[in-house]
Amino acid sequence: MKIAEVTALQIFDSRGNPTIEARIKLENGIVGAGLVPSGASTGQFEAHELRDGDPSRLRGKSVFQAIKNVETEIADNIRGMNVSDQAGLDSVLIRLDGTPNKSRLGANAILAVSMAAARATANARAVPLFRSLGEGTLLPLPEIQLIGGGAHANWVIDVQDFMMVANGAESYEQALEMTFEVYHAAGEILEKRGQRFGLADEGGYWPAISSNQEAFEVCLQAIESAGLKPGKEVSLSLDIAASDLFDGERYHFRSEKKSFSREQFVQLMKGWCEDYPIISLEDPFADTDRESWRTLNREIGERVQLIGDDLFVTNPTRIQQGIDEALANAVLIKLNQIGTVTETLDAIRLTQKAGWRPVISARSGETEDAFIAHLAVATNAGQLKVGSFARSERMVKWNEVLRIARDLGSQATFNATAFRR
Ligand code: 2PG
Ligand code: MG
Repeated sequence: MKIAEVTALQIFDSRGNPTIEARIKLENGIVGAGLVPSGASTGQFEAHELRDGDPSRLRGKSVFQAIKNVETEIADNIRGMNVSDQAGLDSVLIRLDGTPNKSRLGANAILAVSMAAARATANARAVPLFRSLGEGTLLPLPEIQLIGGGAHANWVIDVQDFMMVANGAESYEQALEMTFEVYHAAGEILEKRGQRFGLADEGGYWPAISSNQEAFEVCLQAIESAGLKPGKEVSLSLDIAASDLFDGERYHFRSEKKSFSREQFVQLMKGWCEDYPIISLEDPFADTDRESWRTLNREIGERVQLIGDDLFVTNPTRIQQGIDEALANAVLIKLNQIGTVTETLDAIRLTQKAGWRPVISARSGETEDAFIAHLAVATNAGQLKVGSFARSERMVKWNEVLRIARDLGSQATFNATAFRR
């Protein structure tokens, strides 16, 4: 399983922005590819996405230098290596880059190669990726966006994601059926209210509304009009993406022209969790506001999943600090926040070892690669967040889990009971 060739290509993501596809060809002719996604509400502590920054070409977003790095330095250093030694290969990539945030070669260049290696390994073993990545059999509970806001919908509302979780589902398939009903009901409700503007970056509705309150109303009505019980069968999950709302002292809701002290924002988050059937809150506070995280986790962490996204950026060191300080109880896992498959697997293991929950996540700029569907099952992560129930870069992930479920047959497990109240 020796690496013979490493190549890369500039492709375009779901927002039409340039990104990287790397290909590894083995000496036996077998090929594996890795396609890298890209965020919009990125955390300041994420690994570095290398873009050319030349305003005269693709608005500065082209990735030709990163591609050159793959085809020269990276290729020269991993040619001849055993592709199935993922940890060994990733440590060569990390050492070669030499910076703490992969800014020299680019985390996008490094991750594309790391993912391509995992794919080539699975292809060489002639097994689906999830079987090659781990031993898991647990199908994930989907977190699915109904309404998009924040940086994904030009700040029409301030909360980035209003999502549903079919916590009453008995199977992955049933969770998708419930999602189908609620997603379409939400569209019809917005239509009737004259508030269906379009789709946001992740396929959820881009609403013509101006308050978070109205978004709650639409979601709850959608669940009910789908004939499902809010809180019992379908609950809500929010990604506040609060790093984007914080100025270092206060939190701002631009669309509602309101601002909150840190203490007031803690109370607001707590109040929402009391008033609405919310079972999960992601990034309720900025990545620097550790005190608010600690307070909310102490007060409601027993009953609400509190996920750190920008706070942890899939970085094992930051996750360990969060565990030590009891800041949250779950970690959002995004491959490109850290930049290699091995470090991502480490982040998931560390999270699970602490008794916290990992939530495997897509980015707002996605590709047709369904890698994360395999990652979620391989690691028994238990949850997957891919955006909404529309657009092929999202559906390719949900559909891949259906294929994995078919492949696993009676071995497949699913368990939403931990999310029932
Ligand atoms: C997030 C992600 C995905 P982005 O904040 O969780 O929803 O958004 O990829 O823009 O960081
Ligand atoms: Mg987030």
